Amino acid sequence: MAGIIDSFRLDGKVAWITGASYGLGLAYAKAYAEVGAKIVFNDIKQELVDRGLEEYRKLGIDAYGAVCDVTSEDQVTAFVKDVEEKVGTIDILVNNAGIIKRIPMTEMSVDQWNQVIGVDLTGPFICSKAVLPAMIAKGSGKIINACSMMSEFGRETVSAYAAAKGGLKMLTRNICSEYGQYNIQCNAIGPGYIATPQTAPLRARGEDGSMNPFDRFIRSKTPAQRWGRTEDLQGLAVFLASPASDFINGQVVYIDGGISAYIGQDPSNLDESKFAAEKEDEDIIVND
Ligand code: NAP
Ligand code: GCO
Repeated sequence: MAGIIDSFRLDGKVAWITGASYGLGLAYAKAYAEVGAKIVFNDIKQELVDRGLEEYRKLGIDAYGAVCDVTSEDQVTAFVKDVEEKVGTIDILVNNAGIIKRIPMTEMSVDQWNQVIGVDLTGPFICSKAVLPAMIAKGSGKIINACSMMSEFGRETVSAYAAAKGGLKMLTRNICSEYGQYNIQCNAIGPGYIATPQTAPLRARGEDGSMNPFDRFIRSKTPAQRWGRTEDLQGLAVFLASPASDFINGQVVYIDGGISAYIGQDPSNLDESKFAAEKEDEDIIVND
C-alpha cells in the first residue's frame, strides 16, 4: 500500500488545466509537474499558448499546449481527441479558464452577461462533459473547478461573475452526485483575492503612489492583511488531484486568508506603511 506522501503524487497522470498560460493555471500546472503529472493546457489565443509553452520550457516542463476556446464544444472535442492521441487520456481536469467583467448590472448588456456565463460556467460544463466518458471507462478521474469568493458573496459590478461562480459551485456538487459512483471526484478551489493579472486593476496604485481603495478594503477584510499568492493555492490543487483526496467529493475549499470567517475591520485603521514596499505586478492585463 502506498505511503501517505506517495498518495499525494501524480506520476504518469495527464492533467489538463484550461487557460493555463499564466496566472493561477500556470501555478497549478507547475505544482502538478513537480509531483509527476504530464501537463496539458489550452488558451484562447495562439500568442498566449506560445507564451505558456515558453514559460513551461524555461521551467523544464514538457507541456502540450494548443488553442481551444472552452465555450466551443467542437473545439473542446477536437482538443480532447488530439490530447488522447498525442499524450494520453485525461486523468485530471482543472476548469481554470475564467473572465470577469466589472460593470454595474444596470449597464451590462446581455451579450456581456452571456460572455461571462459562457466562459465561467458553460465552459466547465463543456470541458467536463468531454473528459467524463474516458474517466468513467477508466474508473477514476478528478475534476477541479475554479470557484471564488463570489460563489458565496455578492459585490457591486460583478453580477454575471457571481452568478457563474455560484452556478459552478452547484455544477461541482452535481458532477459529484452523478459520477461519484465511477470513482470520479469533482471538487472546487475557492480562492480569495489573489494577486494575478485578473485582479491587477483592483490593486493598481494611483499616480501619486497612493494605495488603491479596493486594496485597502480587501486587506481590512482579510485577517492575513495581504493578497493571496499563486503559491498559496498549489498545495490544495495537488491534494484535490491526488489519491489522497479520493473520499472528498462535491466540496468547495476556500483559500482566502480568512476573509469568509471575518466581518472585517474599519479600513481607516489599516497601517498603510506596512504595505508600501510590496512589489506591483509587472504585467498588467485587464480582462474587462
Ligand atoms: P487570468 O489571469 O485571467 O487567467 C485566465 C486564463 O483563461 C487567461 O489565460 C485567459 O485568456 C483564459 N481564457 C479566457 N477565456 C477563455 C476561453 N474562452 N477559453 C480558454 N481560455 C480562456 O485568471 P486568474 O486570476 O489566473 O484566475 C484563474 C481562475 O481562477 C478564473 O476562473 C478566475 O475566475 C478564478 N479566480 C481567480 C481569483 C483571483 O483572485 N485571481 C480569485 C478567485 C477565482 P485571456 O488572458 O485572453 O483572458
Ligand atoms: C472582484 C474580483 C473577484 C476575485 C475573486 C474573488 O472584482 O471582486 O475580481 O471576483 O477575482 O474571484 O474570489
